Amino acid sequence: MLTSARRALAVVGVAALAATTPTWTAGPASAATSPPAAVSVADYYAGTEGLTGLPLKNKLNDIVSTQSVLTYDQVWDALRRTDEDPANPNNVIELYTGRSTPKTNNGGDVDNWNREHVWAKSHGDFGTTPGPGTDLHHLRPTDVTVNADRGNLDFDNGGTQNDEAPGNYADGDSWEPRDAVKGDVARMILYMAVRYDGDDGAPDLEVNDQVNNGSAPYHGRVSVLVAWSAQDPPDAFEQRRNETVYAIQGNRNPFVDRPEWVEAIF
Ligand SMILES: [Ca+2]
Ligand SMILES: [Ca+2]
Ligand SMILES: [Ca+2]
Ligand SMILES: [Ca+2]
Repeated sequence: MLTSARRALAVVGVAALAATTPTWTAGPASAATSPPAAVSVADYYAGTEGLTGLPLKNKLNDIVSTQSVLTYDQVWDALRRTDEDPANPNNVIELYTGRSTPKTNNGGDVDNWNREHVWAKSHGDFGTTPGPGTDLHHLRPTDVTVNADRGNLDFDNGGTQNDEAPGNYADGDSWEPRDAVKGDVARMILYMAVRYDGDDGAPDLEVNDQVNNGSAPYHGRVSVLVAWSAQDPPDAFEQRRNETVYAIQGNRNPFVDRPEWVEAIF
């Protein structure tokens, strides 16, 4: 167990992943609830004691940058595990609608689910090549047309309620997710800002307090995201998701494990 967990924590290239049998499948959820047990959460964050602000952010970048990188095609099966409906192992839960939909209902048609990049992939223009475009910590199943409605909008409060996804609002420059996932969205965005600092061939993603960030590698608004994280702390679904992503790609979202670090850094 110790050995396999250490192996899972090694950086694995895409070619190596493709050449070996994946340790994750779309099978029963038992593996999804059994994280690599050899490294405790406390040990995972060794070296962060007493740090705040930029030193903490930089230390967390060091820690979470050790991970396996998936291909975009592998993301489909991974999301079937990470976002499985706890009440129905045949389904996933869509992020914005909250609907439970069959795992096999993925695709590009109306009312299929597809792969939403919560950090809009145009913000930094990283696309869907392995890297930030395939990082499970911010990829979520969403209804196809709701995903299109969100587009590449920054996050902020306000707007008109979405017809298909009650509790979600949008105007010309921002999207407000439903209350139950406001904190989830915040912690996903803040993870991306910590994880990607211009290394590994990816842009340096950062948060700012603006909307209309367009293709710049920024996402806003950070003051709203910090408030959303406090308003909607991690629940069992989000914590289980973090463990499952850890089992698959070998790194954790620090803000799900230690939500107090949101205000310590941002
Ligand atoms: Ca739809
Ligand atoms: Ca707005
Ligand atoms: Ca939540
Ligand atoms: Ca960054």
